[in-house]
Amino acid sequence: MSEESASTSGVTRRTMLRLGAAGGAEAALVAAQAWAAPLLAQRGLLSPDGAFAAVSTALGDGLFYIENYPTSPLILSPFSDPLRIPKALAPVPNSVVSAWRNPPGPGPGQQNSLRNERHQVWPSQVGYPDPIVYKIDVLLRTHSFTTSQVLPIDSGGKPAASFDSSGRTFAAGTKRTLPPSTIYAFNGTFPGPMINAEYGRPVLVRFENHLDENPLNLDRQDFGSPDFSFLTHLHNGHSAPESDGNPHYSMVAGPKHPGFRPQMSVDNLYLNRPAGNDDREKQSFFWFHDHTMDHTGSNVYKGMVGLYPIYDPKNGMDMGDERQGLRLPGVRTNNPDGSFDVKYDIPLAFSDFRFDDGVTTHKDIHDGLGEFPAAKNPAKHPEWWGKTFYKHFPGHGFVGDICTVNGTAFPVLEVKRRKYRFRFLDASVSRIYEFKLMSSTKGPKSSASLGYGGEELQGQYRIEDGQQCMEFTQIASDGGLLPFPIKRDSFELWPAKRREVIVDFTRYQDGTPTTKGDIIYLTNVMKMPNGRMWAKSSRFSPDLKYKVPVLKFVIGDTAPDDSQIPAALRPLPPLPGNWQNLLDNRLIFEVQRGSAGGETEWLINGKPFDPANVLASLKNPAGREPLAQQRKGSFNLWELRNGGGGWVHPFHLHMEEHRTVMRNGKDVTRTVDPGHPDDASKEDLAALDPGESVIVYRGFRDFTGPYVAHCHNLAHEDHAMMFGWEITP
Ligand SMILES: [Cu+2]
Repeated sequence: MSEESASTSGVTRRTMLRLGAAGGAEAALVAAQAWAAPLLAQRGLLSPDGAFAAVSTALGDGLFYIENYPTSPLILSPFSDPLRIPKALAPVPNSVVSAWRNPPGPGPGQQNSLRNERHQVWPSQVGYPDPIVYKIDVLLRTHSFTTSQVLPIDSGGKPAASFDSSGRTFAAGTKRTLPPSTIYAFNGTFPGPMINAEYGRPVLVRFENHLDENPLNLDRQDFGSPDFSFLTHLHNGHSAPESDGNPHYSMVAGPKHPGFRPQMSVDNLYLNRPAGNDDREKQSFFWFHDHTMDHTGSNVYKGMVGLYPIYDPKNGMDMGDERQGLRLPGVRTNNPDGSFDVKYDIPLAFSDFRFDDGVTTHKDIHDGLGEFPAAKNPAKHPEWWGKTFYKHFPGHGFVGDICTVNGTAFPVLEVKRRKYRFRFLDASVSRIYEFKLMSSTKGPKSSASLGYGGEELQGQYRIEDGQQCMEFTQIASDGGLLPFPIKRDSFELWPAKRREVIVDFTRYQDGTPTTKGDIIYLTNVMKMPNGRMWAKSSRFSPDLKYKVPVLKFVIGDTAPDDSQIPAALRPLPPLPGNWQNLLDNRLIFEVQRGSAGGETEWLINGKPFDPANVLASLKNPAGREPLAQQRKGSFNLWELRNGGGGWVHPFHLHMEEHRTVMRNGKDVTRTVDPGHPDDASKEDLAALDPGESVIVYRGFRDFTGPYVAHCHNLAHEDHAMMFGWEITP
């Protein structure tokens, strides 16, 4: 099924975006489904000729009430399922790869199944060995988030009726088992595989699309890219455009489509070589996720998430062996298949979900485009009770009311009495977290039993008597190891960001030793009722009662520990002494809520994403408006502005990490803004509080071609808050 045939109105989502931006009244009228137009008219937002007359700020606010989300059923036995600790994916043996009909290689046509592309840089061109080959199939499968019984509840926290796929209704108060949810997933699991990579050893992953195959006869529901295309981006990877999985590339080369369609495959080549071959540019934790144009949020939410820690074997510095180099926590086992696993070094991927209550109407502006005609939306879907719910009207973003870690709601992990390394990843669509390590005498109580209702039910459980009992020692951010470890009482985790910490489970922060059986909760203290921004956090009017436990640690036996917390980690690459001289000619990008109409609510420099072209900067102090083009080998300053007062944007720049040099007009290279301590590190994502601006210094080395930069609130990204830029020879 192509995107075109998926559209009963004959207006594709992209067409609607474009026409909306141009004020195309007729297209907007055709596209606005019956449910939307009367509502808009009632609220005075639709002009007589059918165009969305109001500015889209008003449109979004006016339609806020249709962002009507279900209340997930209450998980009755939290912290009984174990945390899933992924094992390293096994490479494909050379004997198998060489027998493939189209084996990977450096020649023309050898990069994808369309045979219209080649790898820009094969490892041998930089003196590297041939890549280790992995195969990842994109599959339609199911996933269960909990084995606990659940109690269906309504938005007031009271018991509610529930349903099953055969149309039966269960009376309020009936405990149920949550049915498995349909997922689109790498090798069929959520989260997908983990590839343990190393600098100096390139990796090639053949991603093959099997999303058209439905061997289990699953109901696909009404989200996920409608033509089943995918596009995999290794987030933080320095990849050539054809391996970067970004829609600026995919729309002008390769598939010339929002993604790769069913039965297509693409070889993404990850050189695992630091930017500019500079050891100080090395990173430590990537993840790969879908990046299909317009459907990234729904595909990621539907399961397309994988993990990619990257180790540094040079001088044994960070190779997963706590007896060598920096001696960070980790005990390495080399597997016979060529992969390796590292004990006490655990990724923690956070995703928030909502499960259908069977009574909430599915409404989405795209329903008017016939993206999911079988769903017959707007409609209620009792047959989908208990399965993941996702609708993406571009108003605010999407937040779930249940937090999962590595695919499980409320997991428990028994830890040894020793130090651990945890690699945190926010894989959520819009949610920002703030984590603390807490103890609680009374233990978790359901928010419903505490008398909460509505948005206050988000997170399902609270430890209202929770007290911070341990600190984190942060060792890495998005851009890899920090120059020095930082002790943190709490830290924020924005969408797509990574933070790595060491936790010492032998003692509490007051020095008291832990004892076997002690319980510590990883707790989210940021209240974020919608995708706009937080309502309460430590930085802004904390809600001392909002302490949502998301992962339970139980202290176990003492175990040997050869790890150390080193005084210094990895030095930052130097800034040029005269970086201020670059300020006048900087490139300036302002993200904003738009007034372009249609569904184009999110703009950059006044424009929605144009996948075929690069964006121009706003006028800079030198009086120029340069295109977002950089010469290979160059460095520059880019300014990122949040043009809005009531929104936050996690703004992600593909390719090299940046270093923030100014925030809100102040030099932060010597004194860091206390609200943004990670400005002292390398990052690939700029955290923009309302009205903030940052100026970042970044390099453009190693490859040429089309890339993107975009908001990583995936609901914003999917509604055009993205721009194309390129590296020229
Ligand atoms: Cu945003």
